[in-house]
Amino acid sequence: KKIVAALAALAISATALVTPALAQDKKFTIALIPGLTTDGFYITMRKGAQAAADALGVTLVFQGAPDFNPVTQVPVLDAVIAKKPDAILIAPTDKVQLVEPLRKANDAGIPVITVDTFIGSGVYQTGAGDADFPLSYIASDNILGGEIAARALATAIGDKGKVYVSNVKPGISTTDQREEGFKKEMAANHPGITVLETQFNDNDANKAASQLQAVFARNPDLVGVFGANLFSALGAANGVQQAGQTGTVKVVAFDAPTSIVDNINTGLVDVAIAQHPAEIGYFGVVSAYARLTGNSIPVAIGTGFTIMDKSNIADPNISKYLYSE
Ligand code: T6T
Repeated sequence: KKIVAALAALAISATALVTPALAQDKKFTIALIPGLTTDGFYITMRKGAQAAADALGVTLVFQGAPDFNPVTQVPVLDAVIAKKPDAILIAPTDKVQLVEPLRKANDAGIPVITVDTFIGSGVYQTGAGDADFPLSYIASDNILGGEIAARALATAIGDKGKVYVSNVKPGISTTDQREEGFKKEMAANHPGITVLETQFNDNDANKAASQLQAVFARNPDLVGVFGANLFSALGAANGVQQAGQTGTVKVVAFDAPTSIVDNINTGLVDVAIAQHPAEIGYFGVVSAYARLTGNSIPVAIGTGFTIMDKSNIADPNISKYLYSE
């Protein structure tokens, strides 16, 4: 009897000792699927995600396609789902085309959080629609970003003249919203500005550069362009330079690769709107971890912007938001 009691006591104390340690020792694997791998924006997001993963003892897997395209992103997603990570963070490359592929992850019991871009309307966990299953959306406020771009471009061109948006392709939540915010602000508050037809470049900077020159050839009175993401902006700026219009055709750039510093200093780019991708990655991992450890998480987390121009680009508190390479 004594031995049984002693064994039972031992078992209880062993459980008491072991259980909490086991819970802490559970090593989660979180996958981050970017829009594309070779983009300073997502490379910086990965760094932020890795910082959070290191702090929390999580394994971060970064797997993506070489271009921003659902056709190449979906097979990557399928491969990630097959490996059964504990959670998936993803920047969906299309609002509609990623819904069904992501539902497979959700149906397999893998929590899905979207970072940077969204699926459906981007309003999740409402019980409405067929794309509300992701747990959270962590991103910049892209409509606001477009409005900021419009105001910056309006100021640069003295509130009058012809401009256009250099954009990626329709169906991407972020760049669609930037264009929407830009046009809304122009229509509401800048009657002297004409917004010409948007040029879509498929995330190809070379295409954006030739489009700039073609638009300028058709409209020699063009005064400005808004590049709605990193490649659109770099390409449009190159186009302005190749057309010999530096300083005459003003450029407002979304995103902040390191090369933007030179472009700002030479006057090729007036303003760059830097997102905070490291924050997006960091809070993505923290949110997934919170969920995996039984905590509730916000359905949306908004990260900010840093506006860069000639007057502040040398300030380390500003330049720290330049993207990594
Ligand atoms: O602007 C970012 C990102 O927010 C967008 O969704 C896609 O383009 C970038 O990655 C920049 O290239």
